[in-house]
Amino acid sequence: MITIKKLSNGFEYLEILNDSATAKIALQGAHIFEYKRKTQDELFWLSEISDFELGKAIRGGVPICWPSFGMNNPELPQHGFARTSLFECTSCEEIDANTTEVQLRLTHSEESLKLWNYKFALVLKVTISDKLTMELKTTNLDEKEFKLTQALHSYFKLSDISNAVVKGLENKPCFNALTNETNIQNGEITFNQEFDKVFQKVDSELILQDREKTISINNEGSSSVVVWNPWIDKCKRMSAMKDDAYKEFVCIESANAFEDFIVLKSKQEHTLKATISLV
Ligand code: TA6
Repeated sequence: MITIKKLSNGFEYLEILNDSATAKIALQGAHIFEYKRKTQDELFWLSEISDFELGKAIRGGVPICWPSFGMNNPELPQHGFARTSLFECTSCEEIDANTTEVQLRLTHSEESLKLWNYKFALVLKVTISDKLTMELKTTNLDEKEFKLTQALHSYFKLSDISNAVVKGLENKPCFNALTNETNIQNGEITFNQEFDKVFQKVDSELILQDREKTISINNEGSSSVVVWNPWIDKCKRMSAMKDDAYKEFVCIESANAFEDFIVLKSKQEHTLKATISLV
């Protein structure tokens, strides 16, 4: 079943229910803010004090950072403008009792052209089943080429940050955004302080191990991954986040960031795909 819901302030989202899972996707930002397999807990963390308001990005779930990751393009707002733009739902299909496919689309507008002077189509295809698949396709509809950086900025819900282990990034080159140094990741990742690194040359499955669950992340069309936790001090400074919220999540972002940027010539397209499952 697919239902369009509207909050009293006009904020709209899709609610998807099938025999395998449930999901909620806001039209603003094509932002998945809930995904839950029938017998399991929420996959994504969602801030209990997040805004659901047009013009403000939801804190949690999977914000889409596009057409710029972070400040990769300093002329654009942090993480671009897609996460606060209104997408249109162009298709909703119940493929079978266990699988629902939804597509949301954003194209250039007078407003976007003022920020970023390119014509484009950005489509997020979400497949909700016993796993979650997100395919973010960018098409260059302009005559001139453009450069793109992006991320599916997934906030994974944890029992506690002290239980989290990220596997699959060992020996990968990484840029530490806190020290501006590039080095090689030594071993699996655990967390006991602020962490903000962009890994490159990532070509295989990632595993997030929590106390009672194991999450598998497979990325295609991407060779960079961002891992982030704000820890105590930054968490206090973050918008729409309670002071101790850093304990409840880690972000593992499927990306095309920094040197893994994409250049699209006129009519070319690129798809960043992430498949997330509980194993
Ligand atoms: O992807 C990591 C990061 O760029 C961090 O540096 C951190 O600030 C985070 O994203 C959240 O950014 P936001 O703009 O959503 O507050």
